[in-house]
Amino acid sequence: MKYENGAVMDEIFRKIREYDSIVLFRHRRVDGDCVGATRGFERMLKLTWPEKRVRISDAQSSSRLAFAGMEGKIVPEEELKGSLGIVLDTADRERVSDKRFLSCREVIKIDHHIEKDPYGDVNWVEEERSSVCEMCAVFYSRYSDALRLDSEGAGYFFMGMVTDSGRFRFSGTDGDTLRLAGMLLDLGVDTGRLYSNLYLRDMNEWKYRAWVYENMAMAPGGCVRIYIDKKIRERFGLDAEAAAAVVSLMENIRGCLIWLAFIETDGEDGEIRVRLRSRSVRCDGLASRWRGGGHAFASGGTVYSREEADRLWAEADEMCAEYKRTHTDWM
Ligand SMILES: [Mn+2]
Repeated sequence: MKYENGAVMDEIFRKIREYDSIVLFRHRRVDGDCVGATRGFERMLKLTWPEKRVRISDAQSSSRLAFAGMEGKIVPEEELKGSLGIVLDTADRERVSDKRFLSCREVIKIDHHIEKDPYGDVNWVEEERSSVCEMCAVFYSRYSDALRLDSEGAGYFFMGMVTDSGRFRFSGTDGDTLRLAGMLLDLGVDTGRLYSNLYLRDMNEWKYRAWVYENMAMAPGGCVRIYIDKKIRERFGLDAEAAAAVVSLMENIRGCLIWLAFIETDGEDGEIRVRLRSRSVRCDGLASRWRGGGHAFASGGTVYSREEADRLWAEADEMCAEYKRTHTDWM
């Protein structure tokens, strides 16, 4: 195991040991990685130091991740002041779900997104890691003599590794990823139960997927997009979160280097969520031009009209076409 940021990790470990009150934060629009990292960290710290107060400050709910325990609460402001805040899986301060995290006496950022806002007093960022849960597993492995982790805690970290890496398929999955996943499995993770929780879908969702395949469209350069308005979500009984999961359905279309899912949300301001995925062509720059950001090949943004959605699609399609003009290695 390589610990490229051993000194930063040592500093984080020292601070965690020092504080009696630790508050964990994550990003809005929760996913398996940020829930797994916060729940796993909470579990690990409570097992190791039962006398410490360890809490997650976040009041979001998620139907899909309810099985992982989403009963988040908001920690009162005055209690943040004496606490160590640890923000997991969140690249910039605007994306932290509880905006008051900077009220903590000290803040630690642990993340694997492209660094653009080092908001922590201590920042541990490794962009090559396939998930922040992988970093949590690295952290545990470095201090495994002192830290305690059981099958439940290991299961949370494993969940984030599985979901953020597309079951260990996406770029970023390397030897370390699998060694760390193996270490977690050795602690007794119930993978059968986890996969049932993650991948079983009601019948209406499968029907919705069939609709997506029927209605996705390819632009001349090869960029594929699906546009999901509120009517379609209502027809299949899906919230914006469940509807957005379909971006992964379009990942294996030959000649399609960027694929996009537009999902109308319930927001009053007409917010349309965009999920961008790509191979060979980086899409994070495109995402940041459209009020978002993320990883090189998986990012998100926001548009406010169909017209903007079409413009983003055209821009992405031009990037596909340009890549094809200048490379021969695409598939
Ligand atoms: Mn992540």
